[in-house]
Amino acid sequence: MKDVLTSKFIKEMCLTTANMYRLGWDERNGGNISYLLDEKEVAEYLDLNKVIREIPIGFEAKELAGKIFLVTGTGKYFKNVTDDPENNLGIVRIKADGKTAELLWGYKDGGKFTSEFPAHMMSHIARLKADPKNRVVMHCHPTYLLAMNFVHELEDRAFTRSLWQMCTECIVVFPDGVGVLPWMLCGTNEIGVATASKMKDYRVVVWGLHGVYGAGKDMDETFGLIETVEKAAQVYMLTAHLPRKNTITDENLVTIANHFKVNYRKDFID
Ligand code: 2HA
Ligand code: ZN
Repeated sequence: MKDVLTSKFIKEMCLTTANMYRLGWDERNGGNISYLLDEKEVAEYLDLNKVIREIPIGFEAKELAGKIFLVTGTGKYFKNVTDDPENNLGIVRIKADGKTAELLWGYKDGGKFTSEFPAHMMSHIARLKADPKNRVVMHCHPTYLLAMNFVHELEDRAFTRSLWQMCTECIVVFPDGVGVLPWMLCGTNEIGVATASKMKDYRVVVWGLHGVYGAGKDMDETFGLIETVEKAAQVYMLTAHLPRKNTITDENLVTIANHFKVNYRKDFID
């Protein structure tokens, strides 16, 4: 059996958490990632019959029974993942009852998965229905996007339009727009249900006055999605207080969306 620390999925997780920390999106224990793994690939590194311990999930995720996820640990800092993956990350398999996770590797100091596990698993369920290739759910606190939350209306259409108008390629990267939730208590099943409900239509969900959720088929795509939203929010915050001389028009948005043949939210265009 090969050493799991040499696997592509652990390396990707280390690289991504390090990048997110470097960009200031994940202060202290902020942020969490869950990554749906391929069972055959995991079997090259771990004995799938060897369960270290069982961890209650706190809700029922029957749709994900048998699926294996690499997940960041609760209370852990993204800053530290690369130096100590086995303490800061865990690989868990959802048991047939949907209520228990079987730990196959990691959380070495007795820890467990992120407190946002419900939002992650419920989002995976919603995104897998929309796109069977979806594998990654990512949460973080990007600075400019968070700042924008304090000065912009928290509503799907208005928020999406403001972001689309900030960078020409935004509508190509997230043609489905962004969903926006009001401030809610984090770490609960309720915010998980609300996030998953938005995830039926959107791959980006803003948690009002808190941060963002992104979903995608791999780590690069999901990271790139959040990176693009954050870039647009940065331009918004750098210009919102200044007189606007030029703008990307709705006609411009439609032109670029048609050129790149993306299925954009038609009802978000005036
Ligand atoms: O896990 O970001 O939303 C830390 C958080 C909670
Ligand atoms: Zn958070």
